[in-house]
Amino acid sequence: MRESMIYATYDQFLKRDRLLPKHELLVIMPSCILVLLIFCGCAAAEPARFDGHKVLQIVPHTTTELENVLALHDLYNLDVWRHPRKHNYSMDVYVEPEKLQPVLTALKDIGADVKIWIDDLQKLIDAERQPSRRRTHVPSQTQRNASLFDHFRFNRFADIKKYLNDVVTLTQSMSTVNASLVKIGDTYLSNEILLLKISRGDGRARPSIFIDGGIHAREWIAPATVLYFIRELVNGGVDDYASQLLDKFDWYLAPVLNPDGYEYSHTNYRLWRKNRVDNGRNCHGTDLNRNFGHNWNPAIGGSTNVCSDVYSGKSAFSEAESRAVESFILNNNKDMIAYLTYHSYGEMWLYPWGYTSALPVDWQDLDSAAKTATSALSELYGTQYLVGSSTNVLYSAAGGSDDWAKGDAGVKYSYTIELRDTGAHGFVLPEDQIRPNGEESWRALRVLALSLSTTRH
Ligand code: 0X9
Ligand code: ZN
Ligand code: ZN
Repeated sequence: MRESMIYATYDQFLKRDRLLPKHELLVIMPSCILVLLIFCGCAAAEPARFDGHKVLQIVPHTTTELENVLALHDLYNLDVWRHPRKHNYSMDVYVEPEKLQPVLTALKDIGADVKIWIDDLQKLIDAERQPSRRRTHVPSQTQRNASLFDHFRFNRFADIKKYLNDVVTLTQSMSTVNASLVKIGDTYLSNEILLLKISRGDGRARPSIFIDGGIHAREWIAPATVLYFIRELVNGGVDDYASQLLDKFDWYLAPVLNPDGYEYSHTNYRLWRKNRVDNGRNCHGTDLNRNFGHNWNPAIGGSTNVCSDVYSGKSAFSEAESRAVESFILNNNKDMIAYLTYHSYGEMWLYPWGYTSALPVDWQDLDSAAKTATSALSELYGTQYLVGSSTNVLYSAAGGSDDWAKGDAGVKYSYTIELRDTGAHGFVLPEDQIRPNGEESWRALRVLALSLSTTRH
């Protein structure tokens, strides 16, 4: 009774996110179109603002309280930034201002502890970009173009594309490393899905490692991290570590798998997660990490609601981005030893499965390799990653790229890596963390790759 009253009061707001019966839609339509016209008029000029918007940290004490909080989350279609884990029910939840009062009241009734975790999201977004820094060294002629790219900012897709092309040019004059750019697909909005292959270029095929970033639009640290890896690997001519890695493996790196969503999160809505396909009903986007085809099932951690942030898509591989990964990997998986997909946030190194709490038969191999990597990672700045299967440490969600890479493409070491932080900034990680995050992640990758190159499979 009480719940339905709250729901009715906020119906106006929830219509944006939820499916409504037809008669309600008819009532809402005219005002919707008006709002849409106004919104679209300014959206092109200014991204949405989040002044005073809050992220709550909610701590239910018991499983009952947890269930009640999760029910609340469904009711209000709340955006859970960090999910509760086994034995630690604490979670971060973004609450739009319109929903704040009723959500706080309901949480009080439930009895869960609530803290205002982020008080003003816009302030964080404003602080995300650091003031421009002065360039300290003058790059050599051959490095000039590639060096003009600033790895320590959150770059726009056009600049990233230019950088990838410059890396190809740069390596043409290097004898020890070769880079080539492959378009593995085109998005709904006609952006290119690009993959850089980095290898020794001596004509010898090596086992390969596939790395992607940016499946989720708002997780900006992920593309930045993969770009950092590219920067380091291209040093393979001069740097010892990178050199070892190029001796052992061919590298496939796709830093921005979801360019449509990535750009939208820059231009319109910082917290966008999905791609940007038009679903009708004024709703856009499929969650690409619910769209892969190994035991695809919207009922497990996804949704059939086209407006949901975790909409699984019409069917497995309905999306250009997931299909691009599928076909590239199936054509190149002969000796592919690892699939690494970078996300944020939470500082976790996750392995399959996401669709079930059961573990892969060889889970101990994945577990120990991940622990080797994360313990090397922690040596640098003390960042402690949690290692485990995604269902067991996080939550179950079917349709993830990691499950597919292992289950269908047969890539043994398949991981989802949730980068920094653990919630202080969440998705809105400041640019000054790109470097330390990149350094520690590179260290983990190096140690992982070297350990895989010495184990027998
Ligand atoms: O829910 C996800 O897609 C990932 N977390 S995120 O906060 N970056 O959205 C975790 C995916 C773990 N893997 C699977 N569930 N298969
Ligand atoms: Zn399968
Ligand atoms: Zn993600």
